[in-house]
Amino acid sequence: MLIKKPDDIKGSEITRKGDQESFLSRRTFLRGAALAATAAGTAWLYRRLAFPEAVTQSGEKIGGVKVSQPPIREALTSLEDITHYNNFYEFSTDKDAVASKARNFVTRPWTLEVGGLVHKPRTFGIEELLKLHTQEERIYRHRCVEGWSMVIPWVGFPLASLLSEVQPMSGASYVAFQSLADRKQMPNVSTDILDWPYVEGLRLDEAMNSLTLLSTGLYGETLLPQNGAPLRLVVPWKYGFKGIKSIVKITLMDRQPPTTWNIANDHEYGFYSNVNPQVDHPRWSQATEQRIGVFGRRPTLMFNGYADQVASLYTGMDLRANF
Ligand SMILES: Nc1nc2c(c(=O)[nH]1)N[C@H]1C(S)=C(S)[C@@H](COP(=O)(O)O)O[C@H]1N2
Ligand SMILES: [Mo]
Repeated sequence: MLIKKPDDIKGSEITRKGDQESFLSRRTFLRGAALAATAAGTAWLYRRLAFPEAVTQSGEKIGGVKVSQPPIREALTSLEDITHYNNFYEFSTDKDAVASKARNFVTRPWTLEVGGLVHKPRTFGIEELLKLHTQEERIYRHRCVEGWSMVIPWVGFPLASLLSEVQPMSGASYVAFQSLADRKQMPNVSTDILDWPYVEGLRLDEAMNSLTLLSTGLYGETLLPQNGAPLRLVVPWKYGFKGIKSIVKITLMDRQPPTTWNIANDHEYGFYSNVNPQVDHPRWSQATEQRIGVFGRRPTLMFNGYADQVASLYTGMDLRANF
């Protein structure tokens, strides 16, 4: 995010992979076995032509996914774009290079430690976590602070369902998240481009909101490393950097936790980072966005289009001061 302003994103980067075939209504996507096979075949062929290294990359099918949300009536971003246009600074600051740099990232076995101000602190194995929580598909808009956006069919479960298991104490009012920082596997963890490990935070009520997901997959398959395997946060009304990847630790706290981009530049990145077209980034407007794979810019929506569900969390707050 330090590196490229929206103005610097070349047109070719944006339109290159924009195949509209990825637009499938959710129902078609889930029910039409024949069509799904065709789409998978097309995706495979496309990957082979455009990203020879990516052919061997695919997640495992996630079974028993519950579909619980009305679909967004906007085209889904293609699997190719979602998996080859990434921010994951531990691997690379080049969005096109993350997939190949992260391809051998080891995500099994994996443990998630949940502690701090909770009555039942616990360390979960990833398989155990998957078994304990029903996986849901949620099609969400994803808005990067840099000015681009996607529509992603996530698979995951509400963070609230994990938090209720560990039973937050009455004094807990924030949730802190921490990514893995492994020098052996993540080349940039040996550099000082950011403070490591990558950390993020939410207020407890934001964390408990039913939109907030711990994601384990997308497009019906487990996450690939570049998207934050095996477990990453998705907070669809906030800028993308709040969606911390490859989480190893969650801590309930009584005060606001530090966050990586706020540490890097507190003038540009605040704790809340709610999508807000009326509050510009100091170096660029946030009024519009480039939907990856779609020509032209579109207006950015307040709270990324989720105002109905989340605006009440911020009643009485000055969103300019609390950016
Ligand atoms: N650990 C970690 N998490 C991270 C980042 C990162 O560099 N490291 N980048 C963030 C940013 S800026 C964005 S926009 C999203 C990108 O997620 P995606 O690649 O799955 O689209 O991940 C976020 N989570
Ligand atoms: Mo981002």
